[in-house]
Parts: sequence; C-alpha cells; structure tokens
Amino acid sequence: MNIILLGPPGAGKGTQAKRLETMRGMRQISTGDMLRAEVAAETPIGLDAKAIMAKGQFVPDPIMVQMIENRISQPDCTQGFILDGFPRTESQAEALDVMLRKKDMNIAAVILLDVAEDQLVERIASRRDEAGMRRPDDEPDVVRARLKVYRDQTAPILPYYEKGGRLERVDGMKSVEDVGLAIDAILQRVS
Ligand code: B4P
Repeated sequence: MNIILLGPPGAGKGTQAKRLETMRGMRQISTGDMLRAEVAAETPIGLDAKAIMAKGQFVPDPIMVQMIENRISQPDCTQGFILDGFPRTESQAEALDVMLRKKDMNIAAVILLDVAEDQLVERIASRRDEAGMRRPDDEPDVVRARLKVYRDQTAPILPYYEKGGRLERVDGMKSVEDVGLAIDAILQRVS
C-alpha cells in the first residue's frame, strides 16, 4: 500500500512516516531528507538546493518530480511507500498522478495532519537532530517563510485530493501515539 502524508512544516509527517516504516515495513520517502543528503554530499542538486532551503522556499518542481520518479522505481518501494513531503505544489501533484498511472501504481490514501500554526512554531523551535543541532531552516524567521510558502503553494492542492475523495484529515494536535492510531485506522479501512 502506498500513501501520501500531507501537512505544514512541523505537522509530524516525518515522525509518523518513521513509525509506519517501523511498524508496517512501508518505505519512508522524505524529500526533505533526500535533499539534505544531496546538500551534505555537495552534489549539483545539493549545491542549488542549499540556498533555496535556507530561505524556506521550494526546490524547483522538475528536480523534485525526477527525484521521486527515480526513488519509487527502486525495488524496496514495491513493499509500499509513504510520500513524506511530496507533493508540495499543484504541479507536483499532477506530475505524481501521471507518473503513477504510467507505472500502474496507486495511492490508497492521502492523509493530512492538521495542526494549528502556533503549535507548529512551538514544535519547530524545539526540534534538534541527534547531534543536538538545529536545522538552518528551523530558525524562526525561516519557519515563518516556510509557513507562508505552505499556505500559498501547498494548501491549494488539498481541494485536488478532496475532489477525488482521497483526502483523509487527522487531528495532528494529539500525542504522537494517538495520531499514529488514527492513521492506523485509516489504513485498515482503505486496505
Ligand atoms: P521537510 O524535511 O519535509 O520538513 P518538515 O515539513 O519541517 O517536517 P515534518 O512535518 O516531517 O515534521 P516532524 O515529524 O519532524 O522539508 C524541508 C525543506 O525541504 C522544505 O522547506 C523545502 O525547502 C524542501 N523540500 C522538501 N520537499 C520538497 C518538495 N516536494 N518540493 C520542493 N521543496 C521541497 O515534526 C516536527 C517536530 O514536532 C519534531 O520535533 C517532533 O518531535 C514534534 N512532533 C511530531 N509530532 C508531534 C505530536 N503529535 N505532538 C507533539 N510533538 C510532535
């Protein structure tokens, strides 16, 4: 089973995708993690992405679409995948549908994690990696820019999935465990 996790920055997409990977063996495909790996390896994509991400903006659609097309074609994705951070624009959502049709794949559910903006800001302010470091794009002024980009470019794709009857809303303000249980219930219903 393949699913999409949608939601603003800090909504808990990565947290829940990791839980699903551990509990169900589905593969987490985090475009944020993939881009951070490109940045760390100083690849041509990473060198371009670094400045874009530091401003809280989106990496161009063609790069992201190609990255996802390559990733979902890997053998480990046949056991099911979770798109975490993709699609983020209308153009990405449309390209994803075309790509999935071509590959005879489908998406069982599009799950939106709903979290109030003040809660997002609070969560991101306290987020640190394993080494205790804050991500450059988690600085407060960049977080404000990312929330605006979400409102302007990602929120408009919600009606696209709502119209197709594929959008499932989950209250992302609950505990990590309760959000996970709500997602489990959806997956049980659609499987
Ligand atoms: P991402 O890496 O996807 O960043 P994110 O949206 O901030 O994180 P997420 O929602 O996964 O939150 P998390 O679980 O960590 O993107 C980074 C950047 O990459 C983008 O800004 C963009 O520049 C670029 N990019 C990525 N994809 C792209 C695309 N498709 N197109 C163009 N550009 C792209 O949770 C946040 C915090 O909350 C954690 O500290 C966690 O512990 C806590 N938390 C989680 N759930 C909780 C809960 N239920 N209760 C309390 N706390 C909780």
